[in-house]
Amino acid sequence: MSDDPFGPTILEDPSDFHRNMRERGPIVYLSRYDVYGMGRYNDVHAALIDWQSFESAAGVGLSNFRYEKPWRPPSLLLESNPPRHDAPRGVLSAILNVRALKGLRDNWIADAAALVDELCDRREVDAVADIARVFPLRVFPDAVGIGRTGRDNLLPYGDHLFNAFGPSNELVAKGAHRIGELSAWVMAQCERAALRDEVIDGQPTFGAQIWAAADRGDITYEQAPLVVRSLLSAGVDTTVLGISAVLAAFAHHPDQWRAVRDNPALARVAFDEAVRWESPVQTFFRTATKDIAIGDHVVPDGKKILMFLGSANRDPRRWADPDQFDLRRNPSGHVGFGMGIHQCVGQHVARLEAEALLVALTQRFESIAMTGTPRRHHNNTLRAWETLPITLTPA
Ligand code: OVM
Repeated sequence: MSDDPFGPTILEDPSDFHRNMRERGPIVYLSRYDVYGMGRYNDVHAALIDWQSFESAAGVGLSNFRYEKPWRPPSLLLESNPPRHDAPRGVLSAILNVRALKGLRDNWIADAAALVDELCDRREVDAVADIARVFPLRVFPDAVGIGRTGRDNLLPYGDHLFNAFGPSNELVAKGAHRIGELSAWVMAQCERAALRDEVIDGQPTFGAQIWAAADRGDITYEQAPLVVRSLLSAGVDTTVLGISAVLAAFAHHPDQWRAVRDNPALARVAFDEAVRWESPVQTFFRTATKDIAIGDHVVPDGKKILMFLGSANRDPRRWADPDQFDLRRNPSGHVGFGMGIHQCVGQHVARLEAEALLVALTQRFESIAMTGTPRRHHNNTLRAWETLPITLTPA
């Protein structure tokens, strides 16, 4: 196929391209970039699990680290293979597992309630600017333990980082002039002295816990700042867009809002269904570690294969009525958080943020309705909203 999956037409609405790709077979050749693409659920799932054949250490963007110098030091988690991947991964999963987050829960529920109270006397709001960008930025940087100044750098850093996984098109060019400054700020936040180490909500900050893991020898002191960097890289734009997606989903499906109001226990499944439905992280590449026969193709050793997570999550071979946001379905098994050894290590943090916010919203608002024209924000990796004008009707 000659289409440009990173061009504005497909970024605006990838659904036709995804369908064409899935119908052509398990794998397609994308001539524009000399890479392969996978769009069917079963094949994407199988490739993500097979990290030995489809590696991450050559980078999960278009740039192939076997031949090109990465634009920043590679992530110890995302852009590495076992055995190097395992110690950083083990440290972060212990810090971010469900039990370890228990201490944050009550505080985040109170923070969400306070934010929602502020919305009560403003019926018309932008679900992106007034809710989805606000809540993660109120709770997550505090949980990591970074200082108060410069937090407005986090979203532009993430936007550029996720663009940089794609080709060096206009989206990358528009962020290039600021990235030196943004990267320097992010790296400065990862130093031990920059991270608060007092106990908050019964636990040290994520950042302090990462440095404590270096004290124990679980990771090295050289690795600690890069593990903190992963939190600041992967933990902000993604959750903003996951929350945007679930709010957009409810604005499009009023019956589903009634269902979650009747049963707030559905808030958690709603978030995962929204991650399936929207796939905020649309794509990541893998690199073939040997010649791999798939369908009518042999993918040569060293070639990049683009995993279309968003296409897999709407593959009708796997999902009944895939374009419907439906709380009666079980979305587990979606690949919106990836799958296998690299599956999102922060997913429990994301779910807790979304749940706290949704429960607060269900308690105060009878309906969420789209009132203006929503507008997409284009990014080479992320499916994003620039604005989602909604009307909130108090209960
Ligand atoms: C990281 C990283 C950066 C971006 C995304 C991501 C979705 C991880 O630096 O480890 O996972």
